[in-house]
Amino acid sequence: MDAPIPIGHSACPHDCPSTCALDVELLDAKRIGRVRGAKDNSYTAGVICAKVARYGERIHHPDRVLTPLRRVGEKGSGNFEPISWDDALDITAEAFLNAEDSYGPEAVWPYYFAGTMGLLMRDGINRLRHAKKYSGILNTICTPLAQSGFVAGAGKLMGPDPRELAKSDLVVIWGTNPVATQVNVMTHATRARKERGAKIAVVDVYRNATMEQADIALLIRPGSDGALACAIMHVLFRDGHANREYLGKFADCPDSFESHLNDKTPEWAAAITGLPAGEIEAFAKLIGQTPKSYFRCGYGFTRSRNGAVNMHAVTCIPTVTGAWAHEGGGAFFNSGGIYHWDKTMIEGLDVADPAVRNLDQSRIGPVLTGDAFDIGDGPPVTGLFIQNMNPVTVAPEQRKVKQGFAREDLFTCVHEQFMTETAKWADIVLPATMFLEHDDLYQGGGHQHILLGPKLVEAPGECRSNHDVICALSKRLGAAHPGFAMSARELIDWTLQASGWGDLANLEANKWIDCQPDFETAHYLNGFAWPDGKFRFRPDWDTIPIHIALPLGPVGDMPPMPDHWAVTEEADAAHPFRLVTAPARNYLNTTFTETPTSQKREGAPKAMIHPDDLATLAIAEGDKIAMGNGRGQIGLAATAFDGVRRGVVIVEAIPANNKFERGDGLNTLTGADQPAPRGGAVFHDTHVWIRKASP
Ligand SMILES: Nc1nc2c(c(=O)[nH]1)N[C@H]1C(S)=C(S)[C@@H](COP(=O)(O)OP(=O)(O)OC[C@H]3O[C@@H](n4cnc5c(=O)[nH]c(N)nc54)[C@H](O)[C@@H]3O)O[C@H]1N2
Ligand SMILES: Nc1nc2c(c(=O)[nH]1)N[C@H]1C(S)=C(S)[C@@H](COP(=O)(O)OP(=O)(O)OC[C@H]3O[C@@H](n4cnc5c(=O)[nH]c(N)nc54)[C@H](O)[C@@H]3O)O[C@H]1N2
Ligand code: SF4
Ligand SMILES: [Mo]
Repeated sequence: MDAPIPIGHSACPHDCPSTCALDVELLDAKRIGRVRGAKDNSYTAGVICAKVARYGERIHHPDRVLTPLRRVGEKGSGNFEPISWDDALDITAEAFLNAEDSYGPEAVWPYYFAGTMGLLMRDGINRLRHAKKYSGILNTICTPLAQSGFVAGAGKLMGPDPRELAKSDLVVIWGTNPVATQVNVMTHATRARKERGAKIAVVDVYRNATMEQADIALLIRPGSDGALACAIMHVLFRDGHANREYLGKFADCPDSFESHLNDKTPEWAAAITGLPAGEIEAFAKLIGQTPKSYFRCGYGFTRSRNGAVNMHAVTCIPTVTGAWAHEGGGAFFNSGGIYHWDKTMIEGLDVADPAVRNLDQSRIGPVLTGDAFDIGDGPPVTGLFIQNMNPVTVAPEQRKVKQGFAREDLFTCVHEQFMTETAKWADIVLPATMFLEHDDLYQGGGHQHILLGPKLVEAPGECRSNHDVICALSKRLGAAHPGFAMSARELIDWTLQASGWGDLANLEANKWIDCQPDFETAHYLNGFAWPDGKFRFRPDWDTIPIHIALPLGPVGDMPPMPDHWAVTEEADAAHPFRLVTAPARNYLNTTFTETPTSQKREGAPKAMIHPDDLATLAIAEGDKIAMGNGRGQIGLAATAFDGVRRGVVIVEAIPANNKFERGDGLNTLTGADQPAPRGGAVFHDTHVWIRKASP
């Protein structure tokens, strides 16, 4: 009999709320086999997505960057030659020192996001930034709209145990597509259906894979969730389903909120959402009759200019019914608020200088093209150091992003696993390890575990980890901090201990730590996380405690209580369609756009358009179309899809730019304006025109 294949334990590093606990087959010192979800982790429960199960395709991909590279052709040409690590680091350090000499340290911008969610490999770049007083980055591209909307009411980024979905009688999946984007939500939700006959409701703007599985499908127009939530609460108050005892104890202003909702009738919401009033009535009734209603809120419905208001409105619903008080009830978005990390050593917070400017990550196009809104009297960015992000594909206003990267006076170093479209614009490309090749520490967003991801296999070629590269650069740049002298394992150990989560040896022995707060705390039964303990129907948008340092947006215009806030980029005569760029199942942002199975399953990008709209436009199935607005235009194929309201079009994200005509990618069309109250990116809030492409 063959010996069993050894199994290594890890955590999925990708930017997905599921942060699955993984069991990895280790074929030898360098090669992995199948990846499976850990059965003994109570949230992962043995289930992971297909793209990570076949991780061998990605980690052993023939196109991985294996050596440092120097550009030899024109910027953006993609022509490079291999060079040594020493030369690559020397060239990079010299360019950043030159930038500093010419304009001061703020001319260098360390730019990163969550290509890896490892606390050390993702956030360690901030140690270099703080030690050198380089420009800071506001991480706006994903979460601030959702976070500020959730925290506006409850006061904290925390909610009922996500595993309690299985104890719910009505699971409301609102503006997330977990079948594609966080599969474990479905594990627990379908358990509730199987074991207790729970209903699963889905609120979305297209019939996605999750809505296909729903008992109740609420198909609405983009950006109209606030209206739907208000009408539901109107019915709850009207029909005696408001829990007045709970409201008296736990809410700030239930009476004025009730009057505020007087005219927010189902008919009013029907006109805004596109849902028939009868469907709204029936859904509201079901919520009113189901104390254990669990609102599992996603990011998707917050990626609009009114997204924070809409998230807040949805979290008000379980407050009106008192569902928060029940096991299997309440609202959940993310458990980021429970971890009390001390990241001093990882991020060099002890040497941070608050006077140094911060630049908005989502506005990298305007920043690099010198927009006065971002740069003001400050220096231009002439040095860019990028880890874990692919802004040339993922950031809005792509034309400006490319114009910026093309600047001859900009030096760009990209540390990457693949020759991404951003790496192609670099002057120096450095080869990066993957998660199984380095040590790191992870936290669940959609659950409540801290997990260890230790190094399990040797890296190919000359790949180095983010931490190693930052430490090597710090020497050449004269950046001082004790963290630069520590190994990855030492930093993990230090961080766990300083944060009160034991030490590395303990985590290594146990694989993860379940950090779920006790029932009373998680359900806010000791009060919501404000001084008076009351949920806020009337938020103070000026003072929401989220971890984004962005100066306030135009909060003055925000509605005082939940409402339909009509600030989205609405369709008009010149742009009759609303474009939503929801995540594709086989890609994870741009990760896996390089693996053969994902490429095959996704195929060429398609615009999913209602058949009646196609008929009006005289466009046939498979025709090439042009789609555009004031920011630019893209070319792709059209396909008929009746799972949207008329006037709404879906293109699943994020295909490589070169899958579109002329290489103008999807984010050519999306806007980079800063939404209230703290910025964010509005990827699902775009108006466009559509026409048949001329042959
Ligand atoms: N149109 C549209 N645009 C969107 C979105 C959308 O829905 N629609 N979604 C937005 C959202 S929510 C997000 S979060 C962003 C995500 O945008 P990105 O953060 O750019 O996307 P990812 O593909 O997750 O990761 C980027 C890169 O990180 C690299 N990477 C992974 N691990 C490591 C590592 O350890 N070291 C180094 N050096 N590199 C590593 C990967 O190879 C990958 O190329 O995109 C946004 N853009
Ligand atoms: N397969 C896969 N998994 C992923 C990702 C991926 O790209 N692909 N991305 C990862 C990242 S970075 C993140 S942040 C998470 C995001 O995870 P989600 O929260 O699931 O993703 P979103 O982009 O936020 O979009 C989710 C859903 O919101 C819907 N939506 C858009 N606008 C509206 C609206 O106005 N109202 C309502 N009700 N629904 C709306 C979209 O149609 C989509 O079905 O997923 C992660 N997981
Ligand atoms: S579901 Fe998300 S966290 Fe789990 S393996 Fe897939 S990408 Fe990773
Ligand atoms: Mo994200």
